[in-house]
Amino acid sequence: MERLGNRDRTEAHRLSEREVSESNPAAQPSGNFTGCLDSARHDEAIFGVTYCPVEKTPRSIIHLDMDCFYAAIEVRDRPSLRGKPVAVGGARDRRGVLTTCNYEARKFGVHSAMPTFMALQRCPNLIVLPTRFDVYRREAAVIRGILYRFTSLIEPLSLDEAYLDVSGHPGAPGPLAQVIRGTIFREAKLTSSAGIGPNKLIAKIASEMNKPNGQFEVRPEEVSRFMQDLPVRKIWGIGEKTERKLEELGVKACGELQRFSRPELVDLFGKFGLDLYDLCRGIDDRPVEPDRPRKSLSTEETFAVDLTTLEQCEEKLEELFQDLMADLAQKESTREITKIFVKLKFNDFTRTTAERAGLAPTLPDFRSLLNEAFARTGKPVRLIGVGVRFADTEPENAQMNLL
Ligand code: DCP
Ligand code: MG
Repeated sequence: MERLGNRDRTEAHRLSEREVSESNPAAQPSGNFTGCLDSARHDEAIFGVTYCPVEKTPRSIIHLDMDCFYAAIEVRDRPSLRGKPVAVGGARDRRGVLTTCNYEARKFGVHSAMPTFMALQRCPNLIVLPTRFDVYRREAAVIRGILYRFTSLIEPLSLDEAYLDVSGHPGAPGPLAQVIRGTIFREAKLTSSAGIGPNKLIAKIASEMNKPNGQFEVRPEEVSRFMQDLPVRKIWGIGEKTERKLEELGVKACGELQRFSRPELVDLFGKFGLDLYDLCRGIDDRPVEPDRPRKSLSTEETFAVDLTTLEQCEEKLEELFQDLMADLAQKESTREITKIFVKLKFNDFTRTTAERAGLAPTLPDFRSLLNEAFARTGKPVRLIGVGVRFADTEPENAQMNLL
């Protein structure tokens, strides 16, 4: 039986989901009266008074992402692996999946979430190591500690990724990112990459540009140029489906998307169209939110042998249920649960989720959802996931840090 680091992947999914569902930019912190817009200067000329309309202070955001995080830790701890293709994940004979791999392995077309057997076909010398989540968590905590020396405005996205709002820092953000990355490297012996920009959207896109062990800065005056040729897929909230829809309209780059008016985008994409209008221009007002509460918690398992009967599934469900309860007690003991769900993935990789509001997180209720999901296809089951979703508001004293 094999756990595949699902919890961390669930975190990652949670965050991307959340990014999509948070398409309405949160309210801005009140603007500062730091500069006068042209119109204000005009007013001043006419009325002889100094009047500055509220102007948003430009932020400085760093998006920091560790390079091939789990694999880098494994290689650091076993120097004989340096230079060799290394991956972390489940074994081939147990139908494992890779959580990640180092850059040597990526040259062979190996990547995270790839089944291990496929990765070994592409790269026969690949060294596949089992996951050590306790070690990765500890390392993430060390890195988080380093980040807090530079700013307290940190929004973790997953174990190895965070936004930092460094607007209040006296130094320029580019050199500051160098210093942060240098400190991480000196103290943790791990490399990282950073994107620096006036908002989260730009910083996140920029952090991929000089990966691994590099950084890329987009200054406020460079945003417009930067967005022009950027593929629309890089924008948060644009998945494969939206990308295809845009391609049908002849739109590949953000510059092309900028030709659409707000009403046109709303016609095409509903409310998200309004966000899109801003995002394709590099405008993103979402503040860095330290410690965002999670929306859901789940656990799942991929089986070495497909489960063909409901009884087999029920047996596994019980184990997963126990795991979920333990996790809940440890991480989110005070949150109000609004929904519970059971997810099944079948042997042909299709999936279904049975989900209901108002059900208690009890074994009989999970069992009834399992029954419902199983009855939908009757196909052999490859994976079962169980989870809960939380109410939006968070009691003040709740524990929500990932680490
Ligand atoms: N992870 C996982 N399952 C995935 C993707 C990632 O368990 N499908 C884990 C392993 C990664 C860690 O999360 O080491 C961080 O994810 P990233 O997407 O940042 O990937 P890496 O840090 O491994 O590589 P990169 O250098 O591209 O950031
Ligand atoms: Mg990373």
